[in-house]
Order: sequence, then C-alpha cells, then structure tokens
Amino acid sequence: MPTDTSFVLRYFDLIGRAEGARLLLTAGKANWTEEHPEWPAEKDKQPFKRLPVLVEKNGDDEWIICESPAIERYLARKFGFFPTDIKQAAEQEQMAEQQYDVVKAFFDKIMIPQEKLAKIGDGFDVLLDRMIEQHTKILEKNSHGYLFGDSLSYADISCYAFYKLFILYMPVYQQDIASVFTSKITPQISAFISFIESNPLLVSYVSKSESVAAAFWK
Ligand SMILES: N[C@@H](CCC(=O)N[C@@H](CS)C(=O)NCC(=O)O)C(=O)O
Repeated sequence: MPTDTSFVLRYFDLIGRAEGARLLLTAGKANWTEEHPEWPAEKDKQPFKRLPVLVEKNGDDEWIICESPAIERYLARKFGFFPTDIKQAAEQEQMAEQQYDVVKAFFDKIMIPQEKLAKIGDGFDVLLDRMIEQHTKILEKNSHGYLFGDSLSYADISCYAFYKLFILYMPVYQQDIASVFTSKITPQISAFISFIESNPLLVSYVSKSESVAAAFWK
C-alpha cells in the first residue's frame, strides 16, 4: 500500500453497515480516518444520499465509492483478502450475500406486518438457522480456524461483522436478538469469533471496540 494513499470512511457512529469496511481498512493497515456526517444536513452531499461512503485520496486525486458490499469487496481486493481464483471468490460472495439476506429478513420481520410476510417466502428465523448451519459446516471442513484457506479473507471479515452486527448492535431494534443469536450459535462459530478477534491484524481494533466474544460470556 503506497503511503500517500489514504481513506475516509463516512458513516454514523455505530456498527451498522460500516463494520466490514472498518475491519478491512484495519486489517489492510490502511491510513484511514472516519467521518460522522451531520444528518440529514449533509445527506445531499453524499453521492447516493446514504452512508457508508468511502473516499480514497491519492495526492490531489479523490475517488468515491458507495454501497457497503461494493466498498467491502473493493477493499478486500485492494488489500489481498479476496481470492484471485474466481470460483473461490464466488463462494465467498455467495456467503456474504446470504448474510445480507438475513439482515434484510430481520428488518422485514420487525417492520412488515406478519400476514404479508408469509407471502414473501422464507423469513428471518428460517434463513438464520440455515446460515448458522452453513457457517458451521464450512468451519468444520477447514482445520485452520478460518472459513476458507489458511489466512484471513473477505469471508472471515464479512462473517465476523455479521455476528457483531446482530450481537452488539441489533438489540437497539429488538432487545432479545443477541440472546437469540447466542443460543443458536454453535461451538464452531463461537470459536471462529474468538479466533478472528485474536487475529494479529485485528486485535488492537477489537480491543478499542466492543468484543463479540466477551458478549457471549456476559
Ligand atoms: N445498500 C446501501 C444501503 C445504505 C443505507 O441504507 N444506509 C443507511 C444507514 S445504514 C442510511 O444512510 N440512512 C440514512 C438515510 O437514508 O437518510 C448499502 O449497503 O450501503
């Protein structure tokens, strides 16, 4: 990473949709800062009028990208956390997409009337159980502690950010959601969370923010 490249991540001062980007910037040892725009005063200044927004600065050049999955995948590629093999990359993306679906289903569940939800298809509880089963199976197959391969990847970061979101942030929307998660999480997933939090690239960031593993033992 050239030292004259720096990043500004604009988001609200909460976990939300920015955690994957924060973790990737940290793991990539990027020179980065975070801005918390005044809202809605600064809404119209954002390209898509929403956050997160990533600004990459290089000398006088400024490049801006929006949409959290695009931001995460850009950073993962830039810092070498994204597989170069396109099939392995697709497997990591499919996992991340399943996670986004669980997040969407959670908001559907708390916001859409129950009778309309039934018509949409599998809901939050079904998708969450399926996701947990999927994460557990993938972890069981790999003896290195990571989801794929023997080093930290985009999948690890997006999966860890997914559990962090639900355990440490979603209780603002549904008080008991963290305990729903901790009751469902398998030993493989809980070991994975601790393993990622102790990764040398992330450990100092984790010590400055709240630990998901510590939330299990509260
Ligand atoms: N698909 C977008 C969704 C962005 C989004 O919904 N951002 C919310 C915060 S999580 C926002 O900016 N809300 C304020 C607003 O819409 O005024 C992404 O993943 O980045």
